[in-house]
Amino acid sequence: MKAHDGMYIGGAWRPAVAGDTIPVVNPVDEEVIAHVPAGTAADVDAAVRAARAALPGWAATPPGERAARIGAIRDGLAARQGEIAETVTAELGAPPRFSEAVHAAVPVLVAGSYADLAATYAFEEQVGNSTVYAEPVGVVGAITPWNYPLHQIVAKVAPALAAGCTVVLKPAEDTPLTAQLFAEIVHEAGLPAGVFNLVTGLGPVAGQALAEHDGVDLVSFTGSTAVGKRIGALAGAAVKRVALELGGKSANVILPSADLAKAVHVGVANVMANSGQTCSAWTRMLVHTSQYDEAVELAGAAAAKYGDRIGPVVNDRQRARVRGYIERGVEEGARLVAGGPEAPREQGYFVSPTVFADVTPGMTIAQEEIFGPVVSLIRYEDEADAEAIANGTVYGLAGAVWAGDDAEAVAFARRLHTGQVDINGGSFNPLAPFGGYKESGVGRELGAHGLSEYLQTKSLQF
Ligand code: TXE
Repeated sequence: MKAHDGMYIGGAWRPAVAGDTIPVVNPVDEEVIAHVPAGTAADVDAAVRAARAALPGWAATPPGERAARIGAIRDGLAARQGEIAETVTAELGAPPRFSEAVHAAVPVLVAGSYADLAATYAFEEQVGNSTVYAEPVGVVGAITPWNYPLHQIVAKVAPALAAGCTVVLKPAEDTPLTAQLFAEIVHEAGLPAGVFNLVTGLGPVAGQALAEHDGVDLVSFTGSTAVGKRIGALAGAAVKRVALELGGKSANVILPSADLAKAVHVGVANVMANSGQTCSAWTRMLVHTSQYDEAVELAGAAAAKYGDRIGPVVNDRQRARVRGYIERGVEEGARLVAGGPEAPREQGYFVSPTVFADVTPGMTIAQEEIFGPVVSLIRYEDEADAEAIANGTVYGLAGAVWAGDDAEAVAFARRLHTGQVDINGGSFNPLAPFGGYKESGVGRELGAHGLSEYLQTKSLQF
């Protein structure tokens, strides 16, 4: 695959300061498809300097003009969707149809929403005898993961640009090619030099250098809880703004009045999508004891239908991790209904679509984020029990509630300690705030809430 051998800094591709590279591996056949430069603290420093130099000009650019540039990015994303889908498929292993329908399509919607919001947001308002201005926080360090490589980038960069911030992006080392493609699109959209910068590299090297840099005013991170906590601590010590989007262990609560077959079917599909590598995935299916056996049968059949149609997970470490969790589930007494730890193919980082029954709330597979195609069915006795189980993890990112009518589902959803809930299936809304309660994170992405993360307020009293 085509790859740039430099960093995108100050509006141009420049050689990295050191010569090390990172191999990019196709998870389907384990072939090395490209190499990208492994950025160091020196590259990060150059990128932050470029972003700082560009900040006054971009912050002073009228929102309508910023909106036009974000609109041009949106158009570039739309025009190059085919190439984006191919790149995501090559470096993440996602099936081509999923890459087209989700990985390449959703960023167009999100960028479009921020082109609109930049033009319409109330950056100035009158509150009694005060004028309140929403001003950009400054230079943003964006650190993104590999699971939705382009979406994670656009969900940070578009609102940051809309707010008038400048950005240094450090994408995941597994999926840097999508990030390079995004940098090309930004370049073609005609943003002033230095407004957006890209440094590829390893997390503990380039990521850490970005999170620690004095010239960064806000770190926006999506990834593991362990790294998120470290970044949060660094930001706290430096009194720096931080946004963290971390793991999840979402409950899919099926109330007795729901259409059981539909809820189970959609619930299994939700976890199998992207091979389970979705932070909001409904990995715990909560079913009333009277319907439990039927749900187990339906879920097993639904998973078996996937066969080997789902893609691999991203790398061998992730595959070992997911298989370790499946083995742990068996050891702790859960019952395998579909799938299991055995590799379904010799080549590639594949994991079988897996369904566990007889999962109890305290088991490791019911508490920790697996990030693979694994669904756990948990039995509940009554609504209070379902509520306690659903809320009984350290996470609080998302969830789902199914009932005979929306009002009943909404009443239950209001009792969940989580940032987003899909009612009777729900459907993606690029304007709906997304983010976590509890250890799932700090701050929100998407829509006006996502934009406000990149703003700070100043009030003038008259
Ligand atoms: O994440 P990391 P990994 C969860 C999921 C997964 C687990 C591990 O459970 O199994 O995390 O994935 C950068 N300073 N999620 O190891 O390491 C890294 O380079 C600064 C949930 O891939 O957190 C990458 O760009 N940055 C999740 C980004 O952090 C550092 C999505 C995420 O990688 C760093 C991904 C450091 N010290 C994984 N170390 C979600 N919330 O959607 C790493 N990075």
